[in-house]
Parts: sequence; structure tokens; C-alpha cells
Amino acid sequence: WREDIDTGVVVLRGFALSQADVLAQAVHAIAAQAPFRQMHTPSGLHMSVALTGCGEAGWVSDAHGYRYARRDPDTGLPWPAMPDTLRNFAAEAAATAGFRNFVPDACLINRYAIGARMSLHQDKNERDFSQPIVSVSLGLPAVFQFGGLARADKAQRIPLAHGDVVVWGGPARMRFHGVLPVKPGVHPQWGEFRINLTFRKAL
Ligand code: MD5
Ligand code: FE
Repeated sequence: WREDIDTGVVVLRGFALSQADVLAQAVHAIAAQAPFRQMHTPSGLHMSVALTGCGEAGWVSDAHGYRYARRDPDTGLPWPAMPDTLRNFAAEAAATAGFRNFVPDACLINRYAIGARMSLHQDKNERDFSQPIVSVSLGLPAVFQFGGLARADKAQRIPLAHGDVVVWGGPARMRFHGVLPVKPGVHPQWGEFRINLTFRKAL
């Protein structure tokens, strides 16, 4: 159930299954305080993915660019606190992949409706690239695109299902990646959505 895809990338198949209810309850509680919203890119396009988050900072995008902000721009309030259960879960996943002492301060929660996708990008708004990112997939399956350090590098396709966890660190931290459009389906717990939580050390 542990697959080393490439240097710095460890897929933990089904690692989140035993925590599916705890994770769902946490996502619903966070979204009640900080509703999912579709952000705009700096060029004015609507992102197909809706997002929210918890922790000391949340990722935001608007006409000024991409960055982490301590307050939710929609409510003016601080982002909901990261539940200890989530922080501990992410630390356990990171440790299983070989990253000790991972203490995330932000968790971004992406919600993909059917057809939503994420185009190839790098995650580079975080301050410390030596820290990994822990990604948890829930709900509908998706095909993840795992590219190289240059945008034009050919991308591998990695299928990700409900309960799969991926730890991205070391040389993989800066690789281009994306998510292909989510195919129609119905998940017993999440209905017509894919949810992805990414735990990060952002600040
Ligand atoms: C997702 N989210 O499935 C993905 C999972 C995002 C995002 O990409 O930015 O919200 S995170 C996957 C990731 C993170 C850091 C590095 C790499 C992949 N990688 O090297 O491929 O919603
Ligand atoms: Fe990303």
C-alpha cells in the first residue's frame, strides 16, 4: 500500500480510510465557518475548483496575485483553526513517508465538482520548500498529473481514489502538477464531489 513513485513522492493507498468520518466532519465544520468559494486568478478567470481552508493562513487568489493570508477575504475573519485531529493525521502520514516533525500551519481544502480540473502549476507560495506537502483525496476519484521541474516536461498520470494520501517532498516539492477533469460519478459519502486536503507549512 506504500508506493514510492519517484524521489520524494510516496503514495499511501487508503491511508485516510479509517479516518474518513473524522475528516468529513472536520471539512463540514470548516466550510460552515469559511464557505467554499471559487477564487479568481490574477488574470480574472474563475477557477473551476472551489476552496476553503483552516489553520493560521489560507491560500487566496485575486487580481493582486496568489498568496497566503491570515484572514478569509470573504468574511474578514481569521481562518478556522486547524483541528488537532487533522494536524496529527498529517504528521503521521508525513512520518510514514519519512518526513519527521512535520507541523503544518495551513490546510487548503479543494472541492472539485464534476468537470472541475486544476491546470499544471507549481506550489511556490510557501516559505520553506524543505517541508513536504501532505495531500488527502476523498470522494470521487481523479487522475493526477505529475510533471517535472519544467512546465513542458511530460507528466505521469497517477490515479487517486477516496482515502489515498500522497506525501510530496524533497525534489518533488517543486514539480509541476495538476488534476484532469473529474469524471461524472456519485460517491457514497461525498456525492458528486472530489475533496482534496493539502497540509502545508506555509508561513
Ligand atoms: C489536488 N492540489 O489534488 C492537488 C493536490 C493544490 C493542488 O495541487 O495546489 O491545491 S497537492 C499536489 C502536489 C503538491 C505539491 C507538489 C506536488 C503535488 N508535486 O510535486 O506533484 O487538489
Ligand atoms: Fe498544487
